[in-house]
Amino acid sequence: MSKIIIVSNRLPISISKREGKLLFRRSSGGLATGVSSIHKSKETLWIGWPGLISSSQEKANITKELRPRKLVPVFLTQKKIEKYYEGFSNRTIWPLFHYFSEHVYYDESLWRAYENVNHIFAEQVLNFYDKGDMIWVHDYQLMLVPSILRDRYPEASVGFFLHIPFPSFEIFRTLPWRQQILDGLLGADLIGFHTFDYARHFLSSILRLKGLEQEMQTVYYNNRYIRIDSFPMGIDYKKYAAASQSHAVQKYLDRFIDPKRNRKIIVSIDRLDYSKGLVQRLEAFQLFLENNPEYHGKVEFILLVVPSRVKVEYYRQLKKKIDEYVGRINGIFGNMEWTPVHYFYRSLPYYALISLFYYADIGLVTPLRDGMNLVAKEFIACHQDKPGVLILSEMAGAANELGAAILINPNDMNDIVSAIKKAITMDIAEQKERLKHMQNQISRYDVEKWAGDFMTQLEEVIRIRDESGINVLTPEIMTEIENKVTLAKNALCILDYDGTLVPFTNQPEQAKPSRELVALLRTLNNCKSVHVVIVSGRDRESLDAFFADLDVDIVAEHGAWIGNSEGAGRQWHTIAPLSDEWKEEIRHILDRYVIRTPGSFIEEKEFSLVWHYRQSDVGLGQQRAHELRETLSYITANLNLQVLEGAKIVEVKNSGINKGRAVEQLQQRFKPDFILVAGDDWTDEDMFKALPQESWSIKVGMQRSAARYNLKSYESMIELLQRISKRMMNEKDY
Ligand code: GDG
Repeated sequence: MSKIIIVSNRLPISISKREGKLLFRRSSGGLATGVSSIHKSKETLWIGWPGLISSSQEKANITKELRPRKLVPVFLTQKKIEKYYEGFSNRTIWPLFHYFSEHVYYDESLWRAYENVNHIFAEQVLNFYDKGDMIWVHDYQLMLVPSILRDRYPEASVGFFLHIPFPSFEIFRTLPWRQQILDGLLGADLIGFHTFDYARHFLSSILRLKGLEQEMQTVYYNNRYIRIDSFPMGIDYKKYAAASQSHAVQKYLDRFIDPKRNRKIIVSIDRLDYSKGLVQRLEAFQLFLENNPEYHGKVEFILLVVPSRVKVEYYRQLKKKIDEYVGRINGIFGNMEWTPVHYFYRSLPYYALISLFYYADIGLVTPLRDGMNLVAKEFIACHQDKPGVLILSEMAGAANELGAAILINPNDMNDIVSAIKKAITMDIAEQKERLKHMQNQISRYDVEKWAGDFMTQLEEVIRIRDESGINVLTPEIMTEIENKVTLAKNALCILDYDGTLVPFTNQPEQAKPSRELVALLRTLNNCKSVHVVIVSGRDRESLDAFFADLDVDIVAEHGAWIGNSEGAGRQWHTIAPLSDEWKEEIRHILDRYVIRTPGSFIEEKEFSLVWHYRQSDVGLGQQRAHELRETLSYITANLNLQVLEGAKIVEVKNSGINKGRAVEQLQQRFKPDFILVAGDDWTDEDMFKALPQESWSIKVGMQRSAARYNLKSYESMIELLQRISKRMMNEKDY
């Protein structure tokens, strides 16, 4: 039975030792709780780092103890953790992806450690991988794992989810290892983010850095379709909603609550991190107290900061700043009866945390940047029968779903101050109304739905991949083609040119056929029983020049012209009576687009005009191509013209002309008993559709096609032609 392999930096447990015995405790982080629902319910294995363990005896014991819990450890040395985790992950990726460029640290040796540890994780996955398993890799520490797995098992099903933001292209492009990170992620079949914005940023980065265009959030890369989508992570809603009524929570509450005090309680809970905006939050609270003396003694702020990354100097400084700030506020405003800020620097047991959520009237969640922020959702879930107000930063992914919170800009002190005042004075009916709205939202898409949704989409992507209609032309089929063409009395080989026989180049005129290619085509065509025809979207002059001393027929301008090779030069005729009177008007429009789109240019053919934008900025080119199409569709409607969008081109030409029509004419003329047709882009689909069923049609590229077979690249196509030509030379008349 196939299983799901979950891979994350940390295993969802923490290990400690008491009286020589190992103790295992479940961790409470967002990822750990989130993925646990899948881990508990399905056939799974969770691979991750269990914490620093040095003795080999302990490693063996831990491995044994973890196995029944479906957990597999990846042991790492302290040095590796320092460089890969504390180093590259937390000093390079974390600050960069949270837009803290000033804290980003670039160091080649940290990058190398990151690469190395990603390989170690991937190796451990491969130790447990069986064909048919699905692998779900998590977070920014393991962004190279998908491609390492893909290299080893091209058919593996791999999903990746990023728990932190993906920054805009302008930020991401500054990373020296940006290409490697993108390549790493693109090894996955499905790449998930918390929000549509992060997914959009990722798409824009792969468009600009790898030239990959998306269609419906899907990109085609290395012969695979990769889906990019957003999955806003939820919480275990039912658990939080029910918890406030539990005995354990009541016990904590009995200790907190002093009904005589009648104070508004504000709570905030975060890991110690600069991204959380802790200092700014304290600043805002101070400003609130300065501006609103009437609330002195009536508001208390419980600030829970969970220790984190304590070894990093910057975090130590941050802690110091918070300590000082809290002291300052309490010193300035506090008195014997009232301490404005209650500050705890530690983590709390689960039920203590819930009671804090429940007890508080206001949740103050003001990160400067946060992938999602589950605390905001947990606060809302805990307030079932008790009103409460959430103040939430727009910069947290959760703000997309929690629009009924008081949304603030965490850098705007006055905004936070007014939000606190608004929250304190909000009437109960409005509080309940807003809570209801948000509870509806987060109860519908809870963590189980989130994980289930991700896995369902991954299954869907895999299903589409497996049923994509891609039928790879195997070496056995190549041999069959060789056999058939050798037996044929009258074989017709119709070959598209660009992308099928030669690679694409930036300038169309650079793609001249090599001497070897011309020689190969000549050998094929010289065989008495074989007729070679080159088909292209190019103009006939260029094709005539390319194949001047080759005696083959040519179809030019996507089927507008057919050039019959008859001894001395080619006799050209149009496939039907055509007009070019429209060109003046259309050229005028295209000229405007050339001026507005640096790098683009017009190619003029006798019966068509083409606007090329391969060398323009990708985003701009795409946008202009879209605009141009729109503009042209109005103008061409009455002119009997068609507008085609191809590989970085927009082409205008006479209607009813296509390569399929040309192929029909060729068949009538040659009456072949064997047809081989190859092409790489969608204009070649007309040819494939115009063929009798038994023809050998080949799509060059791994996309869905009307052709019978797919070949990976033009190189494989050349290989096929070489094999055929060799057989012909050995067995046929010349
Ligand atoms: C990443 C992203 C994204 C906190 N203190 C205690 C405690 N917690 C629990 C909270 C919550 C979780 O930890 C923290 O979740 P966050 O969402 O705030 O952030 P992270 O897990 O640090 O980080 C973040 C998340 O991944 C999920 O994708 O939302 O943006 O940075 O569940 O309740 N739990 C206990 N004691 C504590 O003291 N028991």
